[in-house]
Amino acid sequence: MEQADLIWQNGELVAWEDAKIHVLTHGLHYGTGVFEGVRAYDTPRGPAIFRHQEHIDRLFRSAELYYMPIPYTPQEIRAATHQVVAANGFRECYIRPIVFRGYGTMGLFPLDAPVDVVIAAWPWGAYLGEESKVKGVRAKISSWRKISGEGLIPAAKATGQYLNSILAKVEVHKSGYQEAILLDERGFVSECSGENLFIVREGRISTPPLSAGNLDGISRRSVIEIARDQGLEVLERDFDRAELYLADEVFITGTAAELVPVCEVDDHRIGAGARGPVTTALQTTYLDALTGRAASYEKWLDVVEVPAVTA
Ligand code: PPE
Repeated sequence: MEQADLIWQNGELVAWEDAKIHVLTHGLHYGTGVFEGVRAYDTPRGPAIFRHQEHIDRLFRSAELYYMPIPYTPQEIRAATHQVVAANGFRECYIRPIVFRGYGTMGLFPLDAPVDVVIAAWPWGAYLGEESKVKGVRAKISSWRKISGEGLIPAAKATGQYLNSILAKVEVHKSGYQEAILLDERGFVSECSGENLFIVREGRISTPPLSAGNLDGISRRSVIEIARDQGLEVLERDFDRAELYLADEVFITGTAAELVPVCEVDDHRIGAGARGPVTTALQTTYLDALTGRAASYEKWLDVVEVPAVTA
């Protein structure tokens, strides 16, 4: 990975190489952590964090669901994130806030372990490769089912839960595909290993409802709003794998990946096997929104105030 200079750790900026934790950190052993994936973009108004408040709100919701009191206010987290972006001199970057049970106790009862907070940022290019945004990715349905709300909490972005995504990703990667699609326990499409999923059929867009165990993605919400603003119909409804194969277009959304077309699912070519017209139109507007080039979506940007340099 690409490195940066400074990481915010429990209230202070430390050098990248000094941002360390103890090997007996609770979260390392039991997955007791919650996190966010956020991006800042180079906009005409300066570096700006996309839908920052929504990411902070989801972080606090995830923490609450796992009984983890965050020892900072949302305002402090926002200010700290601005500090990390500014102190590293980034115009654009990926931002990873993480809240986890730290060092001090072992065993499954976590409530006596300290809650640590880290905010890191680094340059991270196209998650699924630059080429994927144009050509699309080949996806495969994993044999692993998406974790259900009966055993874990799909609405929470928790570190331990990602073992489910990792099993799916490794499985399809070993078979030569770029991304994994997970079905929920009922057999309906849920989401990808790290992205939400949409299909387009006869000009109408569908995406699985949150009851299919997918993450309430912030990119998902943004793309739904953009599509509706463009007069497109967007339905949140369950659909099975055959509907994926029969779709005219399939695309996926996530902070890291942004908006990526899917050109093949389980060796079925989707539409013409290339980025389709609806995907292209949404991708263009979404990129404009991310980079502050769409006036109607400037409301989604949190411009980073770069502090005056003191001599
Ligand atoms: N589903 C999952 C399982 C998921 O991890 C993400 C984000 C999404 C949907 C899309 O959510 P949003 O970013 O709010 O639109 N995945 C993050 C982690 C990727 C990683 O490798 O780490 C991300 O995109 O930052």
